[in-house]
Amino acid sequence: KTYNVAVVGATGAVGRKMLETLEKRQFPMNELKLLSSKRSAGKTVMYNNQSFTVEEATPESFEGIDIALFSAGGGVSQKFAPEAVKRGAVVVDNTSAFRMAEGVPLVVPEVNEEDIKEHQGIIANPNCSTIQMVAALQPLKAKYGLKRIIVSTYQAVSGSGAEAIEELKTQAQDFLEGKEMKAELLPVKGEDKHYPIAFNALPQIDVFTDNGFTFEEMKMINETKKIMHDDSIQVAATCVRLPVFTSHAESVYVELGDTPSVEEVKALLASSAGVTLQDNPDEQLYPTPLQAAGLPDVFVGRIRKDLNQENGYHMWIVSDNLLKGAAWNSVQIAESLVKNNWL
Ligand code: 11C
Repeated sequence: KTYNVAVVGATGAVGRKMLETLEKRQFPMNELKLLSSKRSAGKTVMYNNQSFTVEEATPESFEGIDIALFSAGGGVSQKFAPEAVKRGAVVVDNTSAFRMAEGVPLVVPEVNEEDIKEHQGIIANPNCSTIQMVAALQPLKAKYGLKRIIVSTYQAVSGSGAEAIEELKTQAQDFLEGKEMKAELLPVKGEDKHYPIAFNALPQIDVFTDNGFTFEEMKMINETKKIMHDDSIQVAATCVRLPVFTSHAESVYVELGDTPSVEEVKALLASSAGVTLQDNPDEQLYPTPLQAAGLPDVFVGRIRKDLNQENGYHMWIVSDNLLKGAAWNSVQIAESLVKNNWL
């Protein structure tokens, strides 16, 4: 059986990776429709050596579509995902529009694949920094229990889209040529102030919420509890943007419900689906963003026991934010829908 698939936001940083991933996985496709907001309509994009013209999304665009992958911003999802569902499509939404809504499964297949079957038309893809963290921590939670997470992130500019990639390139070039750097986008489009990201580190991703945490930090906190089905896990996050193009890195401290040795933790992660252990201080082996870019797995290294807290562990988690953090996780959900007959 083959399926009619729509990709909404096909020209964006994530949309392009969705197409690459669908192609690489040879998704059982009957028809492919590429949609976008008005701004990007008319552009052409290649899929399987064929050129496709991107059309402006309208409610009628979703007639006959079986699966719609959305990654064109929360506003576009709010407007068109319900229209797609009305017309019989199942939506995999990569924005934050519906993640915390009742009745919308929030899924990382290695953690909670079974939740997909409860969908009522929309399945949400979590935030990229949440996905890689829970994918690495789920095996530990399942075996030892998970009480507390304190995470600091080192996030790539591509998480903020194609424009942010350009902003970093231009600023870096200007700086090296002795020119003044222009900051017009980061940390957050639409905010009053902008700071250069080149040769810098910005401790703000997304807008601030009333409690002093940013929305990105609150996403990591709330989404983790929903995906792991456990409101009792204590989570705190500090999210920082770095001048890195691809892959988010995270320094993660966890307190488990037990006190396994570091070797036991390593052995468990080494045998977990979707996780690659890269951890050997003797050989300076640990994951880095450059090495993880373009690969689907979540990489873990620098695992060590806390020096004071018996059930405390530190680790370094790195993954391509556009792949496992977005496109690959979305395509995994689509593959699961098809494989399990959960459409
Ligand atoms: C970033 N994590 O790196 C964000 C991008 O909620 O899907 C993803 C935003 C989201 O800026």
